[in-house]
Amino acid sequence: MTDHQTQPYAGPERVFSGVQPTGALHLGNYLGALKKFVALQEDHECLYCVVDLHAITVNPDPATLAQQTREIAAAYLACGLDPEKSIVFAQSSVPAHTELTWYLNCVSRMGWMERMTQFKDKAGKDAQRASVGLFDYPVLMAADILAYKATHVPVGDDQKQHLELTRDIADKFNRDFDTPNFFPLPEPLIKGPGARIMSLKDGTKKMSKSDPSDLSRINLIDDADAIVKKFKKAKTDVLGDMPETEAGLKDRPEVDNLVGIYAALAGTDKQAVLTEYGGKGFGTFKPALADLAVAHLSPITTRMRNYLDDRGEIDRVLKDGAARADTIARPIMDDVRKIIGFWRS
Ligand code: AQP
Repeated sequence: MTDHQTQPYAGPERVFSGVQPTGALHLGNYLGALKKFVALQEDHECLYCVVDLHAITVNPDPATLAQQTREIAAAYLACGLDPEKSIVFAQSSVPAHTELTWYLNCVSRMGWMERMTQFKDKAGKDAQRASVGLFDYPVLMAADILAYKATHVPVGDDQKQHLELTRDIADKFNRDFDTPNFFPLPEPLIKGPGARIMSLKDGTKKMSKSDPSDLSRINLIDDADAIVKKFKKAKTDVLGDMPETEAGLKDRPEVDNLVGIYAALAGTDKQAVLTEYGGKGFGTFKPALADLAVAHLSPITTRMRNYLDDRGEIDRVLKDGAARADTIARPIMDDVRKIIGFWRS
């Protein structure tokens, strides 16, 4: 698939991203997404959504959904999102997401959707029993972004294919309706050492909220003891001490992951970490990594707990954010309906 848009998009730069309320946030979510969200709010118009419509594609739980939505909002604020600068809201409170999904469903092609690897991973062996919502998840994600004509999307590496699909959908809408440049072709913002944080138990699997082993991830709400314990128990290998160069990380996925986590937390690169720790044993490196993680995460954890004690404030932020997001999406959706040609009296 190729992008046919030849003229540069002339609209304003706008950032959109989201996180699913499907459980406690982990270090991968933080380094791959939230840390970037915070940096971008300084010089961009940003919308950060708690994507609760995505969360119901797998095992919806009415008893916990609202509270988990508040928890993600609390994590956003605790990581440093300023609700005066960024628009923080819940996806289900702005109708444009669901409406635009239907229109984009009619633009998207089955062949494109069937190539999505995350559906295959999440549906597992019995794809016939997966929800249609899970299959359609990438179109909802395209609608999330395009409902605001967002131009930049900070995400982890696992979302790269979905972002490519969003660009294809935007481009096809523009061509099908002969409205060049109506939708921007959004740019993924993925690069950086935190783009793909792997499980602490298996360096070939990404760190994930839904991994049944809690030892596989560092949660943002873990206390210092839990963080130290998890890094101590993190899998390494029997190939010797820490290598001195990046080439020495080849075929050592678990060590590569730990070095990447250190680099992302310290704001440096893997080679700098290896220059400091190369030739040293894991008995030296793991405690240093745990100390760094605790220093970084414990203020976030404390702020998060404080926010969670103030449910009224979180609800106020989400309500205000929904109204501001809706104000941006409404005129875009009016244009979309006109472009498609729906009857209006
Ligand atoms: N391991 C990771 N490394 C770097 N970035 C990651 N992200 C997720 N895992 C990693 C990024 O975090 C953002 C929010 O993700 P999400 O919770 O909406 O969905 P996900 O990608 O499906 O995350 P999980 O933890 O794997 O959740 P479950 O287990 O519920 O499916 C996204 O930008 C994502 O790239």
